[in-house]
Amino acid sequence: MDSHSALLSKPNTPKGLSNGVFQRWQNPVVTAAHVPLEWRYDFDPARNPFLMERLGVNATFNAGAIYHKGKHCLAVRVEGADRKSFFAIAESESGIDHFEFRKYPIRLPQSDDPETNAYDMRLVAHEDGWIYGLYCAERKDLSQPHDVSAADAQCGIVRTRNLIDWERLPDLKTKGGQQRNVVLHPEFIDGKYGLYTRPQDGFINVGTGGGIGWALTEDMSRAEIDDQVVVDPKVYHTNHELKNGQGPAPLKTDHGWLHLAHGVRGTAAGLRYVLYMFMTDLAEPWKVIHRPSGYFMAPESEERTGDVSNVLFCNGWTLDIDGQVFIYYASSDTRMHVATTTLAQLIDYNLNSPEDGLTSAASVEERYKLIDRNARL
Ligand code: M1P
Repeated sequence: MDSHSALLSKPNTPKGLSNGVFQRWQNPVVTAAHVPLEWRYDFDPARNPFLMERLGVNATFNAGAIYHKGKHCLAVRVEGADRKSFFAIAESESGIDHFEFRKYPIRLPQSDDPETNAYDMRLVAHEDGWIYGLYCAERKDLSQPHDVSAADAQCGIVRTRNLIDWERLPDLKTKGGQQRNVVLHPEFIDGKYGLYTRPQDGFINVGTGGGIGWALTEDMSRAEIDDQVVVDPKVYHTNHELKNGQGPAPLKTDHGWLHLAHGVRGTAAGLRYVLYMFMTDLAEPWKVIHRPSGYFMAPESEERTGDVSNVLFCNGWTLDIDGQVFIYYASSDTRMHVATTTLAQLIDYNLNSPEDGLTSAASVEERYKLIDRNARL
């Protein structure tokens, strides 16, 4: 218990030099070891004479985030040793350390067709007054009865006003195929709800799913979408050649909506997940107006290893009243970290970083421009 308390009260410090875009912090903000001991051990000496851990926790990652009542609240994906993920709120006043889980995890209301696994929630305070949680609801793919690992991913939807009482809404209805990384736009568009989607043919492979999509629905209590417009396509020989997905809900600025996304490419060592950014038009948030080249963040040092190595994934960020942005990212499907920056830095990054010229020669030309500009100083 002493060692658990020491972990929760450990102060965090900036990690190394900032690259001017963001500042990483030294300690992961939430790990499996942060999960309350009462969720894992039976403290009754009669029932548990060896003080065994009865219900192990494997990992804490891919947290949705919201700044709520003066606290940075994370809807953490807690994965038990049994491979079942569930959501639990961990909160902190500073946003960079001292995250503590609430007394109980979230008891997610179930639909008539209960999911086997629930993960990767995006928390969004919508202008309709609700806080929505959109997440991946995974079930056995019954169309492939002989393949035990065949799964089907759809978008589960819950909403709350207080992060305590949750109302379950029907899953998002689409025109077929699977969906993961569905994110609600925080404002109405012509009186409708806007959704960033990720159409995919299979559970892992997006196949003909062409990138991050966009669609409108009239009503979140029976959300249904038709055609999906591609906002940000997969592109050959980029960091999002194989697949991509919207991260948290975009942040509004005077210049446009700031988006953080993950991009995936295949390598001889398996899939590599990095984070990248783009900006969309204020009135038409399905139109990309700035697209900095390359990745925004990629796994480094200890972030590179874990249950699924070489992965950075982010589905939560918060904005405080001073314009400071807290990016909550997970490394290698294992633990949660924070990087801090400001709206001003992210706007500058999006407006002034060159776009990808898509060839080696174009990249060299950009380097020449930069070197020559510096030479003239
Ligand atoms: O293992 C890396 C990630 O793989 C999936 O990401 P995507 O939705 O892009 O396919 C998800 O299972 C995600 O949870 C996981 O972190």
